[in-house]
Amino acid sequence: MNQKGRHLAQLLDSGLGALAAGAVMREREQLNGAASAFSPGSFDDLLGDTENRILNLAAAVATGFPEIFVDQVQWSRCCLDHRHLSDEHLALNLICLKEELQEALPSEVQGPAVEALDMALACFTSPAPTLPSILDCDLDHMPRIRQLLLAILEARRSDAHRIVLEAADSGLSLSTIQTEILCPLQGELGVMWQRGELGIHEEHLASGVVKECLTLLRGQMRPKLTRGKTVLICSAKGNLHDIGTQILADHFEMDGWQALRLGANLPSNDLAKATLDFEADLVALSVTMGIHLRDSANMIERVREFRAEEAPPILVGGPPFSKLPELWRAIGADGYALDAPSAVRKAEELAG
Ligand code: B12
Repeated sequence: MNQKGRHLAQLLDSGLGALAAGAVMREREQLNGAASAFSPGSFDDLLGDTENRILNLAAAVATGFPEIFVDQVQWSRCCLDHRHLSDEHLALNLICLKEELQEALPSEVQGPAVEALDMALACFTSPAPTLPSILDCDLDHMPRIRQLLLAILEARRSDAHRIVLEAADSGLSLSTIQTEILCPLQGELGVMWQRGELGIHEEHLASGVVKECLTLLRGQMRPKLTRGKTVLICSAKGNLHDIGTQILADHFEMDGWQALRLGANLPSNDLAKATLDFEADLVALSVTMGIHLRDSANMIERVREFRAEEAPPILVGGPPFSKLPELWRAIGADGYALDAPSAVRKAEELAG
């Protein structure tokens, strides 16, 4: 990550609470004390949302990719749009945040943060992005995706298990079921949640059944002969999403790797130590959201410090990289792959 951007991100971190409170006070003054429509719950919600926005801004300036911040603002606009709420309070929040940063941060360092805010504000001249349902797409296995989604949403666990096992019996490969049925299905759960159509409890229930399906499918796995290579797979510090790592581990195992899953939200020191303890040939690090990027960069740096020239190559992946294909370089990784099948191919290149 570039030094100037990193320094600015640190300033945003250290002033997080005060900067957010300052922006929110400005916003309240402009609204004459009325609650913001964006966070109708309470002052605390608005403060929390503003802090989260600053953390995304910090990720954007540290990596040098303002698109990360813009993407997050567009995500918020989309959420508002689906709830039939205006985004004008969100725009006001950004304007107030910009004023607060311009006043609170040294003028010689604030540039990239102000530019990212301006880029995000420029989006408000266009309608909020639409959030297409995967069910409207022309995917290969659409009938099965629909059938499975319905079973899962209706909490018919056994039916969901049966549908997945039948797909395997019909000759679909494990990789196809995982990446072309279960992954889009998880994406659709995200779309429904983002639109406000699915509660968190329903998403938890559904993701739990998807995990069960993945476990059942493991019973059908026919791994290649062992390669004698070990990959450590984990989700970045702060990242609680780990279904992708399960799919990744299965793909590596099918390709003859020993795949060790170290779980979600892994601290940097533990990852560094694990590379030594397990004599890892490769690390595969999963990053789901922009706010996980700085911790991911720290994890990579820590492994390199700890292992010096013996550090294994580090492969990264997850949604932020697929939108910005050069982003992996900014956090110091050795490579990036879009999905589990291409991860295995890239691993061969890096550590085969
Ligand atoms: C299930 C889920 C959760 C669960 C996760 C449970 C679990 N055990 O994993 C829980 C409830 C914990 C959760 C929490 C949150 N979530 Co969530 N979640 C999801 C959901 C619906 C599915 C995730 C999933 O399983 N995807 C399927 C996997 C297989 O996909 P994947 O991880 O992308 O992996 C594939 C590739 O990216 C790639 N890949 C992934 N990792 C790696 C690594 C390497 C090395 C390589 C090469 C490739 C690779 O290969 C994989 C398979 O081919 C997504 C929607 C979506 N579109 O994914 C939202 C989603 C990711 N969540 C979202 C949000 C906002 C959150 C929360 C902030 C919500 C909140 N307010 O609390 C928190 C953040 C928690 C945190 N600190 O991480 C947003 C993120 C939007 C954004 N850009 O900011 C999404 C996109 C939903 C949405 N549409 O708005 N979530």
